[in-house]
This record gives sequence, structure tokens and C-alpha cells, in this order.
Amino acid sequence: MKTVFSPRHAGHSGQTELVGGEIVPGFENPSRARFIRERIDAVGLGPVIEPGPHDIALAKRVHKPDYVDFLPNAWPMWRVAGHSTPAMPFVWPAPGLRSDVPPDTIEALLGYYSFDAGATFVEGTWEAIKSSFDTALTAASLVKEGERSAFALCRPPGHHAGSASMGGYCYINNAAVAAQWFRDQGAQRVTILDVDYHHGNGTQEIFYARGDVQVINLHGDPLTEYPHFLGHADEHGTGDGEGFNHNYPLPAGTDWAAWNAALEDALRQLSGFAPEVVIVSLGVDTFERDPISHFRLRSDDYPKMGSRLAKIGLPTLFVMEGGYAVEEIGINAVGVLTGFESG
Ligand code: OKP
Ligand code: ZN
Repeated sequence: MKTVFSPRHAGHSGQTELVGGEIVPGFENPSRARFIRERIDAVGLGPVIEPGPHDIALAKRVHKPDYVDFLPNAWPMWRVAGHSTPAMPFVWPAPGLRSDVPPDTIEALLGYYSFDAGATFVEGTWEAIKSSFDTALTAASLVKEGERSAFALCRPPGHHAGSASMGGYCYINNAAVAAQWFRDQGAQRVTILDVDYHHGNGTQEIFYARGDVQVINLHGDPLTEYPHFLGHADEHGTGDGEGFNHNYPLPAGTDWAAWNAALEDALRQLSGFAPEVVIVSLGVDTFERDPISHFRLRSDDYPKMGSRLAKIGLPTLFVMEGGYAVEEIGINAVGVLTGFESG
């Protein structure tokens, strides 16, 4: 399997996050991609190529144009406003406040274009966001050109990013951009299967009223798990999208047996939809020792996941999302890919 990877992710580094009222170094750090990259070489997964540049207009097919235009401006505006620490949102137009008047200052714009404080900017953040977007589209092209599968080693991740909101370490929704690109290239139906521990609220929101992109999520129950405010089992889609969104919220402590049972149900939904291409939002924060998650998958479960996904028998694009047990992230993520290759 070919991997697409850009060293430009590394500029998104030294960013911080708020955990329990304390500002700490981000869990989503450059070593994540480095460990995965090293594991690809160690097991000989296949060639690693750099992405080519893609028109940012493609991001505006799934995100609001003004939101996409904001992203490269955030850090420069933050600097002009006199700050040098990472830019972090802190005020939001919650229900009862007005969100129809875009504000003028960067402090307010950060909140206007986010749903939490979890997407922060440093000097190299925009370049990393753009490289992650380019990575997803370059890998999508490989699949379109006939590869059975490809791995987009994206960083930062994307599945929390909605049509006009960043959050949860995500800015541009790489999987959603790729799905739209496959549609624009002529695929009639595309499925996004999100196996990250956290519900992919952004992906769900983007395609919620559409019947051409099926969205399936397996994740920690939002009653207790981030992102808390989407991902319940009764969210099935709306309008043309009715019946094309499927959520599998699972309890803390879920192990492979229970997770796999949910996957089997999910794959019945997928088969019924008969997509032409599958995009896997690949998070490995379902791992038993993930520092911010509560499932109990073990390293030897990931190849099983991959081989099951191969049995779907469809062209498959893997797009990297979460996973924060950095010592094992390479073993686990690449385990899915080697399992797919042998499956
Ligand atoms: C991004 B991805 C819990 C705080 C949650 C944000 C988690 C973002 C996960 N104490 N922080 O889906 O892996
Ligand atoms: Zn996650």
C-alpha cells in the first residue's frame, strides 16, 4: 500500500490545549506522525510519497468559503493583535447570542469559527493544515487511478471539523474533502466509515442532509465522551440524507469482541448502500492504553480490523485521524494497513 505523507505537518508543534482548566502541551503532537512514518518503513508497507499541491477551492466544496479563508489568516491576525502564545478560542456564539454578524477581531473570530478550544494555532499550523488536505487528495487520486487502497498520513486530523467550525485538533475535514472529490470525479455513492474513538461530528454534520455520502461512526458514547453534543444512536440523517447516517455509541471498556460486533452491523449498512469507494477515518485511540480514551482494543486487534475491512472488497482510502498512545500508534495504525493487505 502506498502512503502519502508530508513533512510540512511538523510546523504544527508546540500548540497547547485546555484540560481541566489547565493549559498543557497538546496531545496531538508531531511525534504521532513520526512514529507512524517509522513503522511504515520498519514493516515495509510500501512506498511513501509526498503530496502534490491541490486547489484550496476543493475544501470549499464541503466547508463554507469564509471559514476556509479564515484559516490561513488566524495566526497572522493573532500576531498583529500582539500575541505570541498559541491562539486558542475562548468565547462562542452559543444559543441566545448572535452568530449572524461576523466579528472583526481575531479573539472573536477564533470563537466564531470553532466549537471548542481544541483547535489552536501556532506559526506553522496553516502550512500543516494545507499539507494534510493535500495529502488526503493525493492519496484519493491514487485510489481513483486504480490502487486497491492508499494511506493518507494526515496531520492535523479532520473528522471534528464541520462546515464552518474547527475543534478537537481538526481544521479542514480531510475525509469529507476526499469524499466530495470522489463524487466530483463521478463516484455515485461514497461511504465514510469512522473508527476513531471520538464521534466524527464534523463529517456527520457536513453530509447529514445528503444521500450520496453515507456516514458511519463507531465511538465512545457522547453522554460521557468528547465531543459530547453529537453522535447519539438516534441521529439518522435528515431530508435527502434520511437513513444515510449511522451511529454506534459504545460504552467505556468496549473490547474487540463488542467493537467488532458493532462493526459487523455497520458493514451490513455499508453493503446495503453499495458505495463505489470507502473512506476509513482511521483513529487508533480505541487502543487500551490511549491516554484520553476508554476502549480496550489491543495491538493485535488492529490487523483483524484491517483484514475485515479488506473483505468489503471495495477501493479503500485510509485517512489518519486520532491516536495518542504515541509509542504504540505506529504499531496500531500500520497494523490496520498490513491486516488490510493480507486480508
Ligand atoms: C480528536 B480525535 C477530554 C478532552 C477531549 C479533545 C479530544 C479530541 C480528539 N478530557 N479533548 O478524534 O482523536
Ligand atoms: Zn479521536
